[in-house]
Amino acid sequence: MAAAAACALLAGVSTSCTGAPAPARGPVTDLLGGRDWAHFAGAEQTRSGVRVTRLDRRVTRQDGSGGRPNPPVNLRGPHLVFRGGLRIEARLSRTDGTDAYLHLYGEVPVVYDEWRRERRGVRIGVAGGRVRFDRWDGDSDRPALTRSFGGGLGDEVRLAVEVRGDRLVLEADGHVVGTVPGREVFGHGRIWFGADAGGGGRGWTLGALRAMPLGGGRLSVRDAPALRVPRSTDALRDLAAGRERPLRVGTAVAAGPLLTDDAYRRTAGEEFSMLTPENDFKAQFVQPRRGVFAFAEGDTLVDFARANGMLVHAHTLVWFEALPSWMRAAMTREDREHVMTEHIRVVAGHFRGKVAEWDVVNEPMSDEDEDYTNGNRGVRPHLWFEAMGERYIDIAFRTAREADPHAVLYLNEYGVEEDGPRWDALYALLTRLKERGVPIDGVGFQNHEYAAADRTDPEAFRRKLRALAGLGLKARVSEMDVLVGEGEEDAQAREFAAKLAVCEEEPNCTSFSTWGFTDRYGSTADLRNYPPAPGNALPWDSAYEAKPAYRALRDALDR
Ligand code: 9MR
Repeated sequence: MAAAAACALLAGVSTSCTGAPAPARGPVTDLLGGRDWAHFAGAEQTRSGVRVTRLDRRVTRQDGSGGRPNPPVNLRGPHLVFRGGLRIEARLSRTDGTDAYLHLYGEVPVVYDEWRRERRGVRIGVAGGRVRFDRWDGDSDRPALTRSFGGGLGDEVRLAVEVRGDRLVLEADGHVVGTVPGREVFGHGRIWFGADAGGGGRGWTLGALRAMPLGGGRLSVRDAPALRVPRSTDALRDLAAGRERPLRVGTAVAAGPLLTDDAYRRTAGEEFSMLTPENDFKAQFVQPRRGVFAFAEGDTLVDFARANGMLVHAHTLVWFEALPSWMRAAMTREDREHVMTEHIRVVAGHFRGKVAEWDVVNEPMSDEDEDYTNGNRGVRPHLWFEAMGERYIDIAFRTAREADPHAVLYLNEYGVEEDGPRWDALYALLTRLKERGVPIDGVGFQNHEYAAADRTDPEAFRRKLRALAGLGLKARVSEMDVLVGEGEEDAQAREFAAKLAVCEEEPNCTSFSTWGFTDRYGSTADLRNYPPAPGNALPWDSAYEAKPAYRALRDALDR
């Protein structure tokens, strides 16, 4: 605090705030020219630099509450590897009062679940006329340190950050405005970049971004890894492709770990022939503000699939979760219908020809008993239903078919693998849809098993697939994971293998997908502590060791 105050007083003097003379600067590296800033949500490469659009991206919890900021990280762009001192300079141009922020990540955040796990990094920017600084230390999603410096900054500001030992020295327009403790925030000697816009405006432009070593330090720049991974001929996908009736084996994939975790990328590309975007196609990611679309992470998944000969099963167009808050806000029925169809048109239009299948409607069946007796016929009375009634499903499928005529269109649901009113209501709904000529092609059975009671009889599941065949519908296992108690890995393996066997045997079952593949990031992580403890629901453990479930899947495909 005292150091920061002293430095603030020194504003205008371009010497050091640490008391030591300014260290010698090494060669300058340009981080914009010739580097990839085009696969970065909200960013556009223009002649005057990288235009950063205000996205206001947030990740909400599954019930729609929360809303943690989720600023984009340029994982397909350059990152720095350095030793010793370092100086980073940026030019930020604002035209309409937008707050402009540059993020320097010492460790990339894990953007995987409804939580975004913020790790070590800083954010420096211009908010109003002041320099704003935040530092995250990796032990909480909230900044450990927040400061504002200086004042009276104009529309174009030159910011600089110097990493000097355990201090960070901050400059605006050539003047030191403050020093702050850096507390090992870049202790791994790496920096990834992100940019974000806040306040009321539409965006800003990053006109320059340069780095140079200080005081004899070392610096190099790395680009993102190649998306194509080496293939084996003996992976799950090969076994599945070699069957008399070839089958696709898929998994849910997230762009964050794909670009930052080599083992994750290798395993996804080597073992699977289909991928489902776990979160990156969901509404809160792709349309965070009304009419503002951001597809960078989704495009990365498509590029990865293409590079590795995988199909994309896209997920999802119409759901009641993972919505940006503006979509949940009160609106007229007509407006709501317009929002839904416009979202489908733009998103399915963007991915037309690039994805093989869509989950058009996700989880339409209700969890409440009363909805099975009160005239809702088991359909969940969420925002889309409230506006359009059951007809929202018809409209969604028809709009999706128009937007991407060649995609195979699915309805995706959980808890319908076994007999009971939920399945009966779904079957009745599907019958009505077919009678009304709705262009639905198939049904995904999620097969989440979070507790022993979720384990369902494979033969009951087989009957469901056959019932769908009777309606002329395809089926798939869409999101299987099996959470087990300690020592129950063999039981877990049996569950996976039994469902896969049914899918192989029933001719209308087109693919078998797990919901993630490594416990390192699985969606069953325990979020009660920070950082979340991994679950154990997937075929690879958190160190990428194959579990009995993996071997059981292989055996099932190799019979
Ligand atoms: O695994 C997903 C998790 O990371 C998200 O926070 C959550 C909300 O968007 O969705 C999870 O995926 C769900 C999928 O989209 C639909 N079926 C249930 C999945 C597991 O919860």
